[in-house]
Amino acid sequence: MNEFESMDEVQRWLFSALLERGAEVSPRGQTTLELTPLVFSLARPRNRCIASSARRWNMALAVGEFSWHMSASDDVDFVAYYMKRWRQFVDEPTRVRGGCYGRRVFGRDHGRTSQWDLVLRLLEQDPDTRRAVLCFHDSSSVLDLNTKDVSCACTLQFLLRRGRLHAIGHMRSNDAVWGLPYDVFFHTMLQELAAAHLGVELGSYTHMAGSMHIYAKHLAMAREVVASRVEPTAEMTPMDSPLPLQAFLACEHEVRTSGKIPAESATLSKFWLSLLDVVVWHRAVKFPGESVVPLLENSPYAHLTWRRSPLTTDQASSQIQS
Ligand code: 5HM
Repeated sequence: MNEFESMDEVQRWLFSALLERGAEVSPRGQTTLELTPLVFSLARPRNRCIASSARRWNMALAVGEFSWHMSASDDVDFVAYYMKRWRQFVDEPTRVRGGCYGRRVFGRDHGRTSQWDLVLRLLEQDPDTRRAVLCFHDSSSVLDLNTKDVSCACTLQFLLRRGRLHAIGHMRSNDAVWGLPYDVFFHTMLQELAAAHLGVELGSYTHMAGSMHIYAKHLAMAREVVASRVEPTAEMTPMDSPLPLQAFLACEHEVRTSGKIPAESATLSKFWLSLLDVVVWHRAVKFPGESVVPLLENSPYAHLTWRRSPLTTDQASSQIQS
């Protein structure tokens, strides 16, 4: 088993494996290097951020996509606010059809109980269950050759063993650069949220991809990451409580839509406030004229956002726009 302590370690190992052993294949006419299948484990799922400066991983996008999923949204404007590129992956101007995993898992359309609530209930009723599986896959989009808006994540399974909640994520297809880090961020946040709801310890996270690949346009960056020095890992602080989630989502909505920080932010625990600080940072680089100021003096993610060196606010802004 390929077992790692952090996503920085995973990235370095994966990029060198793809560069050394990846087979050339060009689905939809785009050249990639591919390993199939690919499996790895993350012993410490809170090490889900990537600190490597050669990579320039975007924490605001990870937190933004997490907020979008947790809001059970399929709204393009919401997610494109964090990354304009999202608009290139959809067929309809307003709605995401394939990659809206939160909508599928948290949606309560027509009074249905959400998949998430059912899975938590199952784990409470039978802690040894093997049935706690969230289904992200949407065959109607994946099997339609005319759509570019497809689901790539298939399932996330939880296994509660000896007091620790382990998770196994399965992707049919995974882009090692633009997909993997954000998919692992989302899956492990769900894992931590479920562990916090159940009041159990966080276990390991295992990621399985039918096709793990890197596009030709990312090869130079991958070589740079492999050649660069190892930077300190960026373990996130533990989720202190799952309860402020709804208040966090309300604050995220307010910052995203008006640039104002609502008074409700004062009710957030440290974990959720530090995520909101990332949302505020994104607002500040997107709209420099608004002079939004950081919420926290000592953010645990300062090295990934506000004081990220050597990226200046102007550079960060142009990166976000790209
Ligand atoms: O040909 P295919 O449908 O597999 O192309 C979709 C591309 O988006 C692949 O490179 C896939 O790995 C990437 N992707 C990803 O890695 C897409 C999504 C969207 O849901 C995702 N991770 N979450």
